[in-house]
Amino acid sequence: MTQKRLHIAIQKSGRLAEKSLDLIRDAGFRLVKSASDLAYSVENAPIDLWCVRDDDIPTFVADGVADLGMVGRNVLAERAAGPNSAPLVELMPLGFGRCRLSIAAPLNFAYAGAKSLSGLRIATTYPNLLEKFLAEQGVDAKIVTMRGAVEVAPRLKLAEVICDLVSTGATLEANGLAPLQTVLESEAVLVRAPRVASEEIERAIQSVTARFRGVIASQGAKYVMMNAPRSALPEISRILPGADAPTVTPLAGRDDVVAVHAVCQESVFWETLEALKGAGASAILVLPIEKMM
Ligand code: PRT
Ligand code: ZN
Repeated sequence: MTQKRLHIAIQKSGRLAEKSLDLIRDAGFRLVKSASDLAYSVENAPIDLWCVRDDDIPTFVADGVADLGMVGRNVLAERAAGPNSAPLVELMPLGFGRCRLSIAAPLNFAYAGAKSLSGLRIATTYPNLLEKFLAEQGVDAKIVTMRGAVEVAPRLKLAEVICDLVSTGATLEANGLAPLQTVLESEAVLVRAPRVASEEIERAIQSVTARFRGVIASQGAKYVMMNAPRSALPEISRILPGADAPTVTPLAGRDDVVAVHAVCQESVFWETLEALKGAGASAILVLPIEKMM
C-alpha cells in the first residue's frame, strides 16, 4: 500500500509565499519544484505543497484538497464572517505576514470612536469583517466593496473612510490617511479542517506542527552563557529577557563564581549585556539557537 501524502496549500506568489517556503525548509523538509511551478514535493517526507492564490487556500482546506493551509488570519476571518462558510481550525500563528485590518480616514477627520462612522461610506475589500465590526459597534454605515486600491477611495470621493490592511502605514501616509481603529490583528496562520483525517494524515499533521512550533520558538531565541558571582544570581535571573530558571554550574576551583546558561525567548540587546556586566557577570556569550523542541 502506498503511503498517503500530506498536502499543504501555500500562497503561490505574494507577501506570504517566500516566508511559507522558508518555514517549511527550516523545518527540515527538502523541496523539489514541479515542472508546472504550481507544486513542490518534499524529498524526505510524504508531503506535497500546492501553490495557489491566497484567497483559495481556505476552500482547498475546507474541501479536503489540502490537509493544511498557510494563510493570513484576515482571509480566514473574512470567510468565517460571511454566510454559509464551514469553519476552519487555526492550529498556530506562523510569526510572519503581520498586519492589522484598520479603519482609516483623511488626516483632518475628527474621530471620537466608532460612532463617528455613522452614516458614512466605508470602502473595503473586507465587507464581511467590516459589517460584523459595525454591527458589534452598533454603527449604521454604508459599505463600499472594492477589489483593491482601497486607499484611493477617499480621493475619488467613493467613500469618506476606508477599512484596509496596514503593516508599515506607508501606504496610508502616502495617501494622506491615518489609521483610526483596529478591526483585526492578523498574521499568517496554519489551518486545517475540523474533521478528523486518516490516522496516517493525523500523525503527519502532528509531526509537521511540532516541527513548525520548534522553528518558530527558536526564531529570535538566544542561548546566553556567562560567569557570575553566586550572590548576583537573583539579579541576573531578573535581567535575562524571557528566560526560565537558568542552569547554574560550578566552576572548577571557585566557590564564589558559577557558570550561568539560559535560553532567552526575547531579543538580547546590548543594554541587557551591559546590565548583566553591571550585576557582576563576565565572559558573556550570546549564541543563536538552530532548533528547539
Ligand atoms: O495573488 P494573491 O491573491 O495570492 O495575493 P494577494 O494580492 O491577495 O495578497 P498579498 O500577497 O498582497 O497579501 C497576502 C497576505 O499578506 C494578506 O492576506 C495579509 O495576511 C498579509 N499582509 C501583511 C498584507 C500586508 N501585510 C499588507 N500590508 N497584505 C496586504 N498588505 C497591503 C495593504 O492592503 C495595503 O495596500 O499593503 C498595503 C499597506 O502596506 P503598508 O506597509 O504601506 O502599511
Ligand atoms: Zn488574494
